[in-house]
Amino acid sequence: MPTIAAQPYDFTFPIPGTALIVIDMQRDFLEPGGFGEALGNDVSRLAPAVAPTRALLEAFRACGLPVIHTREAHRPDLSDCPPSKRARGRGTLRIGDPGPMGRILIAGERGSDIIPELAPLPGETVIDKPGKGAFHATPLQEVLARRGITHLVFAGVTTEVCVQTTMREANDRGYECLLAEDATASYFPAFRAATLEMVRAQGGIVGWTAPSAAVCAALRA
Ligand code: C5J
Repeated sequence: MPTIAAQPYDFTFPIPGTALIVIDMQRDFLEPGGFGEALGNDVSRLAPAVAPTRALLEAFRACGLPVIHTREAHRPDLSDCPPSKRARGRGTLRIGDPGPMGRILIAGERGSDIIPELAPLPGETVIDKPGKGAFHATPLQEVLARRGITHLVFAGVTTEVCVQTTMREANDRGYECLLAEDATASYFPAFRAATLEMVRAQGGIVGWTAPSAAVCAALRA
């Protein structure tokens, strides 16, 4: 089992038994004209996470380890979107409204696609989720159980919203979780930094953090 230098202490993960979860690397969050920008954010802040996430994808694929992609995306009839979520914020565009990349945060629209650099390969699991956490109202737990997964490496956006929520859900379900520090980003750099601290505080109360290069090097070895 590889062991890597991580915080708050070394992280050991089994091969097989470890999966990569890439959270919401969608046009709606990373490109102008989507949900992220509609909420008033500078979407360019998320770009630094793309190359490290791609490196993780390549390393997991090369080892034949499972890769799971999530998308925050609602049904076209919005039946899975609580009115409170749709009403939130003061932006000009709300979930379901037509925008430059199709209807905002709706499954099947261009904006809900994963960005081309990180596009899922045929056979990789893609989970559409109506919430921030990827376990809520999705088959994620069954998918992981079927494949005997006990350890999860996380990448994606945004660090303090969907990544952290999913990592906490996974931690409560007994998974050993590591967040790849440079493969996650936030519209608010201070929130990203604070989330990394929160995850690994108190002896790893939610899990571990490490640079993506450490994970990739261990997989290559
Ligand atoms: C947000 C996400 N930030 N994927 N979603 O609304 O983090």
